[in-house]
Amino acid sequence: MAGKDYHHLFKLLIIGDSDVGKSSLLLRFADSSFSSYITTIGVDFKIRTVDIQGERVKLQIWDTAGQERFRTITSYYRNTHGVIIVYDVTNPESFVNVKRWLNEISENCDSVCKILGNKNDDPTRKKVETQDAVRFGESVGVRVFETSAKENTNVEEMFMAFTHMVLRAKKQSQDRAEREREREKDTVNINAQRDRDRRKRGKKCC
Ligand SMILES: Nc1nc2c(ncn2[C@@H]2O[C@H](COP(=O)(O)OP(=O)(O)O)[C@@H](O)[C@H]2O)c(=O)[nH]1
Ligand SMILES: [Mg+2]
Repeated sequence: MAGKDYHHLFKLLIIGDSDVGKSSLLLRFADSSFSSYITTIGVDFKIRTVDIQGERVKLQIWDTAGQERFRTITSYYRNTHGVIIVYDVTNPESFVNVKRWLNEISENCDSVCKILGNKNDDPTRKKVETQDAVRFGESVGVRVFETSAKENTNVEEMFMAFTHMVLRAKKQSQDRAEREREREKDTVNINAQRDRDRRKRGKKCC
């Protein structure tokens, strides 16, 4: 960790339809605050560093500043480690659109991703049932969480669980790369040994 105050730095991105509560989730997690009158104009990203099993993980969490209306956010996907797709549990259309966001992610990056139903704080207004969301999540292989940025329910837990997933994915890909290097080294060793054997045999017969 020499020279820096973290072990891992991850870029995360929060996307989804307008008004589902993306900026509110970010403010809740990064600043522990909530306001009914936030404007997204000018929001870039916020930083929060968390501890995961003794390792310091610095999260740079990006928010879209209204461009999601026009779906012109492809540049945001560059170098992301994780994407959180948010829908509003009181707005079925925002849930239907999760599929489109998933397609866009798969076209632009190969990050870890998760689906998040926000505004889960008023049962009388809830229109997207938990079981339907979970079933959809299972069908596309993505975990679903429900939160309320307003009531501060499940927000911390969701970000922490997601950071765990992203960290696990990083370690798995490092392990794969390490195994690959070992395999290459073994291949080189085997080839060198075969060359030596051939030379030896060559010498004997001449
Ligand atoms: N009831 C409720 N309202 C929320 C919640 N999160 C955000 N809102 C409200 O929904 C509106 C849109 O939130 P905002 O964070 O700007 O959404 P964004 O466009 O996705 O960034 C604002 O009026 C927020 O106060 C929530 O968890 N519960
Ligand atoms: Mg916003």
